Amino acid sequence: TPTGTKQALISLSDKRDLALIANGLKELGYTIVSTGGTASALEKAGVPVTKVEQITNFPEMLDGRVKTLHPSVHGGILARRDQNHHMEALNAHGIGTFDVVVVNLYPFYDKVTSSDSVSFEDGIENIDIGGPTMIRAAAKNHRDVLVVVDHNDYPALLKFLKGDQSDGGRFRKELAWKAFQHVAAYDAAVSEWLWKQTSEEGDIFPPSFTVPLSLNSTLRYGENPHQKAAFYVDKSLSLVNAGGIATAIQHHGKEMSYNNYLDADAAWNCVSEFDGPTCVIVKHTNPCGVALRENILEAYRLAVKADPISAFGGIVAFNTTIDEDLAREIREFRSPTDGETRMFYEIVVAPSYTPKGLEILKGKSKALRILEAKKTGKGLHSLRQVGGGWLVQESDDVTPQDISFEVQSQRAADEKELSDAKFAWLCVKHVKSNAIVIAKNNCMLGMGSGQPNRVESLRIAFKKAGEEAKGAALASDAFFPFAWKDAVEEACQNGIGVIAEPGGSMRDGDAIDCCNKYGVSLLFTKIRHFRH
Ligand code: 93A
Repeated sequence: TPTGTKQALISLSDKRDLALIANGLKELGYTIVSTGGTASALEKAGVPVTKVEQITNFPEMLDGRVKTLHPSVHGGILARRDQNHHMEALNAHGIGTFDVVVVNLYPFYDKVTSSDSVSFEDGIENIDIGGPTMIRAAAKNHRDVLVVVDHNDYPALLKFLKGDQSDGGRFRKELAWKAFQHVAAYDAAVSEWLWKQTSEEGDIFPPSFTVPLSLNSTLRYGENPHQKAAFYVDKSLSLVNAGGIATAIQHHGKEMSYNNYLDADAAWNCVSEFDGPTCVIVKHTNPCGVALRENILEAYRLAVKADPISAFGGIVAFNTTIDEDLAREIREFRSPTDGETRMFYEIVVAPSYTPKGLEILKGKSKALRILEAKKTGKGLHSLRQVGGGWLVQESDDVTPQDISFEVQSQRAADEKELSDAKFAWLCVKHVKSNAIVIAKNNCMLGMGSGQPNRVESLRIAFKKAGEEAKGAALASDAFFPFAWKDAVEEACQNGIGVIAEPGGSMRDGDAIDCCNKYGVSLLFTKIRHFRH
């Protein structure tokens, strides 16, 4: 191909909008050069095309592993147009320049995450080598080469080429960073998949911020209005089909805020853990009302009543379908504090809605965010930033079913107390440390969270539970190291029936003695549920 001819290189696995981009480029005077499959598709669509083979004078070989990996392709992309000796070299070898490169990659990610299990060989063959090489080359030479990896950018590309292009290189740079991001995410997916082939149960994948993150939305602001923020969906392999709040469908309401995501996540993860119809109300990431009942309407009312002041403006989560009756109850229920004001919520989240239920809920307010979510998977990793680094850990997946509650006191918990203790224990796992939960009859009566001093959390929980604390279960996310004796004594004096805590303190003996003195049963879980 003589230099001076405008050439576009198009090589696509995902052939969406192929005719659109090819015809558009053709109209602008470009010669289209394509790999085998793309060329066939273009011929079918009636668009004249030159095959890469005609340019390289080499057949596509090794079952397509080597198609475009050739100086006639990469010289044409990488040559600096402002360097005479570069252009002379192209001329000497009869290589034409490529000014536009449109490539998308073998669908590696879709293949290895598809529901029909893919063989290792198949995974390997779907690792694209030639495509990323063209993309990287074009992105490096973006001053002279426009690189497009996303069919959504085709119209913008054509518009740019038709216009005066006087944006100081801005559009070219945008395409280039997007191209490198695309390739980096692709390689991260390959790396994660290979890592998985040899990793042992419980191994933690090194956090990589080139995992296929996709920008879900720019948020209005972060935790506070002066903080900019965005929300990214993590598409790494371990999160495929993992469900969770990031993949929830929003049916109605104002756009989700940064704090909304945090709170909805907390509420959804908590409610999803209960067997049987349950309602959880969360405020500032802490459950302030939890109730399980055969009748979900009753569960909802009890969850509100646990702490109506905190519930106001909170996030309400259900693990059951929201039907007409429940939707009406959510819409109409009046605050138990004054019996008049209708309860107000930021978000309702549930696994499903009946059409009528959804319609009624939409009528509660324009702002109410209505989310439909899938249960968050287990065995995920949590990732948190500290200055200069990241902490990775497995998510806390332990539930009361996984542990045995060991009796330490002379008096063993009766069946009802044991069931209350298990319920309280599941609640306390979702409360920020230091966490204390008081519960009875599958209903949270009071909770204390986030206090730097466990006794303080305990006092707050008792204050909320009031008289109902008598005979109830108390769960503590960790043992009481020093103030244990005072705290346990206080709990016993307040009439608690059973205490569940991890045990393991040097002063466990004091706690046991104290419970024996008051006839309270004490259960050790041997599991701690810190939540920092
Ligand atoms: O097998 S490759 O790694 N080797 C190559 O030389 C090569 N050149 C383009 N993969 C290669 N491609 C990829 O082929 C592109 O990234 C694109 O996804 C696909 C298009 O192939 P076809 O046009 O034959 O459908």
